[in-house]
Amino acid sequence: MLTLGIDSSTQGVKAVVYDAVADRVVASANVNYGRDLPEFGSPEGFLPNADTCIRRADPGMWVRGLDLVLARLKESGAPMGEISAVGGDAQQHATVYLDADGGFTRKASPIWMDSSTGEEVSRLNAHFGKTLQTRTGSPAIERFAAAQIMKFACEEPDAYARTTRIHLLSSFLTSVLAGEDSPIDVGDGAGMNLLNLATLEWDAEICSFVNRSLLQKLPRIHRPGDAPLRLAQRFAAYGLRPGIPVEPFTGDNPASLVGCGAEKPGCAVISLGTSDTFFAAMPDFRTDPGGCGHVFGNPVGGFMSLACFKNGSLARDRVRRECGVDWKFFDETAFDLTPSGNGGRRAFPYFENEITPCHAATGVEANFDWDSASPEVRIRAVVEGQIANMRERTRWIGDFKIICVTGGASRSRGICSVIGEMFGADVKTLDATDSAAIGGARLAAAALERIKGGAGK
Ligand code: XUL
Repeated sequence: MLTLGIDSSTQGVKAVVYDAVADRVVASANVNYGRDLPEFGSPEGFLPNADTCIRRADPGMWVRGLDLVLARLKESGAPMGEISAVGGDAQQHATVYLDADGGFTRKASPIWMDSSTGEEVSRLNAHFGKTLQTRTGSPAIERFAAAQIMKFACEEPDAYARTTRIHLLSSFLTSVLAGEDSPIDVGDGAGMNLLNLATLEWDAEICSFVNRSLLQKLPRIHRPGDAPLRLAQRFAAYGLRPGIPVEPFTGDNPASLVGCGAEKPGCAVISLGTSDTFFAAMPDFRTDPGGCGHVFGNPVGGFMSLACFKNGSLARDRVRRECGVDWKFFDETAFDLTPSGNGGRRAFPYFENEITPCHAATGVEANFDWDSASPEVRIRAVVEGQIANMRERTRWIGDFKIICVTGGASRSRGICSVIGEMFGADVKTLDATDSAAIGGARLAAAALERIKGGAGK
């Protein structure tokens, strides 16, 4: 049985054709927004802005990317006609605003890296206090939909009034694939500060505080096991069969949980991508006493915990370029040349406003003379700084004997060995770096099984 998994991430979109029985990717294609869609002026997947708080992207780029990746998959000779279901994921928290004709009312969608909503966060916290975290799994957070929608409604009231539907990127892409309005999946929906995790319904009181008319602009909610949608006719152009099930997309982190096989409690996952994230399935609902971490829905049922570190791969790449070395040096040689612990030298890269802990963009903060240190010392200092911070900030999630490391930087022997030492855990790396796309494909396969078993339509 072949299913398609589509991963719409910050910097690009990837599609994999997955054989669920053999647990194998049989074909894949990629689009990088900067390289392949230069007309959107977003070299790193968002519109450059000197204000590091503002991180937005043209939502049209995401639709164009989806079409291009399917065209490339078809061109590569992938068995498009044999695909039996579609699933996927998107970067979390990005919101898409539509009018009654499906046009974009907000031309630049805020993405997960945006932190321009400090004022709205203060208002939400002042009104709801601790209950926001106990109800939605997170305290008020800048990048989450509640604060972002509040800001839009206040700054562009006419455009907000014309908006009839507010989607997450995940449910928006599912809507494009199905040619009809998609629900929001509980995994990604929990990253909005709007979903009540006790009832898995929109929290009417929070929604109406954000805006009186918000509730009617939100899609319905997709819970684990609900019936999927169906693929629209227009995707026949890529050799896909119209009418096959489309499982509503989830967030990239919930999808990776499934793609790594960590949807059942036992191991934690570290995903090293544009953002670094640490997450695990959560049998009992618990929130972060430190206020930085989140609780999301687990797409197969129950919950997952997550801590997100914004200065991930882009920060490592910047340090690598500043050091004038290649990836082999960054990933391996630097760690062969330096002792574990780096003689106490540590550095924290704050090129973007950091999420965990909340910290303004100040550049590299080091406890030694950064500029005169050798590349290998700087590299180990940054990696050990990042992982030590991650260890501290995820203690509330628990201790794990096994940590599954995924995402592009999981190829780094050096980073994996630092993770193993600092967490005191066995580190497993996946052969494929596409755990999110595979997670989407697995969720599509599960939807198909449910249909065959008589559940869902
Ligand atoms: C999670 C988060 C990021 C994005 C990256 O809360 O903001 O990990 O999902 O795509």
